[in-house]
Amino acid sequence: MGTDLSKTNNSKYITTDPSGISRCSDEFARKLFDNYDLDRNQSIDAEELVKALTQLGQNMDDAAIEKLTSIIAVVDENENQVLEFDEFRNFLYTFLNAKTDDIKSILFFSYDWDQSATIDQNELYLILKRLGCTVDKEQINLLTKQVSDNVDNTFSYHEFLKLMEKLGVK
Ligand SMILES: [Ca+2]
Ligand SMILES: [Ca+2]
Ligand SMILES: [Ca+2]
Repeated sequence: MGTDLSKTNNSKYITTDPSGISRCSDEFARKLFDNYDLDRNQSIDAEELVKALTQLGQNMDDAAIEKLTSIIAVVDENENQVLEFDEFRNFLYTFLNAKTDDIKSILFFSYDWDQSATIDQNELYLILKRLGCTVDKEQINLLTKQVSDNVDNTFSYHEFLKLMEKLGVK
């Protein structure tokens, strides 16, 4: 039954950079996924997810379960109530970094697909679409000019919060 992950040193696979952002290597995410996809249907359900996170050393108390549920609702792109590998990868990154149950924080990390800890214009477009705002490229450019100080036209978490406030997202 897959790799015996109980013998692996998890800290080797999860790195935290100086700004406090944690990342799990794709290789380890894949191992976790395969190991906990117990019925081998290439997807992980909530129950399998709780087991995987416990393995990762996360304390799965009531608050953590609530956070897990909120994140699944956002990362489950095809809305089939289970996570395929790409969704699982986003889930892990979001779970490790999002503040408990805060939807803006969850959106920020769930859509930061390249795990850069910034939201670029494409990622922003998808977030706004998710929130039901239809915006075009020009509007995204305008918002970026107004809110982002970054030379590469991306949004830091702080700028992202400013943007959400501007758009009236609670
Ligand atoms: Ca499964
Ligand atoms: Ca899914
Ligand atoms: Ca990004």
